[in-house]
Amino acid sequence: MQSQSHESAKHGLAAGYQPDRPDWTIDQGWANYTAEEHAVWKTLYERQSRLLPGRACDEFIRGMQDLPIGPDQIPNFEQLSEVLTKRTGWQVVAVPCLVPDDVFFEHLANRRFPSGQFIRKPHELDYLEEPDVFHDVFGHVPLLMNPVIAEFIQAYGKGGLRANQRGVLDKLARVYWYTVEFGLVRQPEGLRIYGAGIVSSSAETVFSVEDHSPNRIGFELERVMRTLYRIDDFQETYFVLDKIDDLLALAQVDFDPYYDRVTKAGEHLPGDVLDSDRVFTRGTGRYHTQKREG
Ligand code: HBI
Ligand code: FE
Repeated sequence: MQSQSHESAKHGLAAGYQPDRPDWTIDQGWANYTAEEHAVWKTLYERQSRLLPGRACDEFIRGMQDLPIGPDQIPNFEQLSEVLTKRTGWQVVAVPCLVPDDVFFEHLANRRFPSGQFIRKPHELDYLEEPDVFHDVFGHVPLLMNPVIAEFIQAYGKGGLRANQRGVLDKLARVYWYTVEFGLVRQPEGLRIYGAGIVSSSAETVFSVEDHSPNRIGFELERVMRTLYRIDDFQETYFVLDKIDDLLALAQVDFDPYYDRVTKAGEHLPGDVLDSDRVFTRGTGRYHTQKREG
């Protein structure tokens, strides 16, 4: 797939898998990766490294530079955690698959990032049902080196636990989706990517910032909380932050009053453009129209 589809993979999770540990973590077993698995990493790493300069935001590039992540090997989570802990207090822990929402949030709330242990197969470089080590480590970990994103993702974990209890997780998950997974940010040279679902996908890296098809709209919290998203294809709309530091205020928002308002106000479709939107790019919608017409 071009974009990461976390939701659809929940079916896999329900298939009777029993975790050994209550927090669903496993050992990474780094020594057991095969040469073929390291080679898949290298293919993906090199493809993205060519595409990301001039497309990914400065914070991502900087985070990557300071981490023990390179082309030749799948990164070792202990070595990543050592560097990450010193910078922002985060760790990377291995999980076998998508984990239940409350388990996921409990990890984030404690600054542990659950990363898929496995890597996709050579014949599925562009399609993924569950987040693997390339999406999780290459996509997410560099930004966890940034103190603001580190704070925001922890806050999402804490907020997720509460939202889950209130039965409003779908609204909060849209915020994560349109920021941490598929967010764009303004930089002096132009719009740049910070979303992990984009930076770990070669096709969406180009599509999200260059294609004429998608809308690019200024991030507005209530607007985003009302907006459905696509899990199985490129996004029809990307939401744009003015700066990464705007996530700091978002980490401090009390979401409770938003949930009632958003629930009453109703939903927007992924491709909708509203009069109230701050539009950077009004998309042609061509990509998704063509797909629908076959
Ligand atoms: N589990 N391993 C893993 N990774 C995720 O990104 C993830 C998950 N479980 C639930 C989940 N994401 C999302 O559905 C929540 O953010 C809502
Ligand atoms: Fe992700």
